[in-house]
Amino acid sequence: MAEDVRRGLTATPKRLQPKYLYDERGSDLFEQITELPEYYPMREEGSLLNLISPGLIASMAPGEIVELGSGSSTKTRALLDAGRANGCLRRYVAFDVSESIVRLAIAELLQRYNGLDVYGIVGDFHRHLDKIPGHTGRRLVLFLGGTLGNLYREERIDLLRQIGALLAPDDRLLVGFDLVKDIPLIEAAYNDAQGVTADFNRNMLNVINNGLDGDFDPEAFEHYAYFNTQESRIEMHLRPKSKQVAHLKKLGLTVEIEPPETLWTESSHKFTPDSVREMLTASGLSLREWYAAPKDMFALALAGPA
Ligand code: AVJ
Repeated sequence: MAEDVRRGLTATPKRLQPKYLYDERGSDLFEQITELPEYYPMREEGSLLNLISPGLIASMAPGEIVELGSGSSTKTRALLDAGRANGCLRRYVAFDVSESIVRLAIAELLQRYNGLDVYGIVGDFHRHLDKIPGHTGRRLVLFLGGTLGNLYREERIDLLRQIGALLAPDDRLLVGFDLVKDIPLIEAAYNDAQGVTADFNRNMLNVINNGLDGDFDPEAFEHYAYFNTQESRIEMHLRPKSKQVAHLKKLGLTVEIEPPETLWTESSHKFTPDSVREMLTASGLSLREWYAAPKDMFALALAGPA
């Protein structure tokens, strides 16, 4: 964290990585976001998964499901239910950065799915994919929630290549993508009326203060999120209401920021069928199936080794 934050806050524009949004309070706020009327991605992805799970399971009959960024594994139940009903599914591997979440999720799944072999792995998917156990039958890897959209193009391709290395020829990867659509609809999802997303954004300054003995005043910053059409992404920023001087004692760093400069805290990329196909190809994968929600609100791409 020390190195990330030093680099980000001495760069132009000033930026902080989105992973620092998620301490306990941040994860809680994110859960609240997923229930907001304006925030459509999770709901759309959940309905889409419910719709496609029986067919997907029937067509590939996976022996195991490996989920990256599994969180509470709630949406996954549609696939697990279908896999158990079909009789093919023997193992589920949950992989997440948060140990408490993985423990809770696997305890619940073990109760719910009698006889399913449930694994939990705590790790960072940029570094710990080698902790995933070897194959038991055909593998379906899941990367849901549009999390891939938080990464920049080079990082996305790098990660997709690493995931591709986990796949045998008949294995598949299912990835969730938020799609380019009516801009006001996208922007509303990141500017909710209740201000939960604003609190979620500002909470990053608490995380930085706690980690690096800092004195940022979160309330002195405004939430600012807009769709950057050129780059096809929502950018989330914190904009100081007046000149701010903060000290990060653990870094021996003083940060000065005044309007209109911002702290850039997150990018959430939005895709098209063409941009997904192109990215998969650049990663050594090929698109096998495209499942889109009504009105192209969200999509799931099923990919396999090229
Ligand atoms: C968890 C990365 C998918 O980009 O929509 C929600 C995070 N940020 N509201 C997203 C988020 C602001 C979310 N992802």
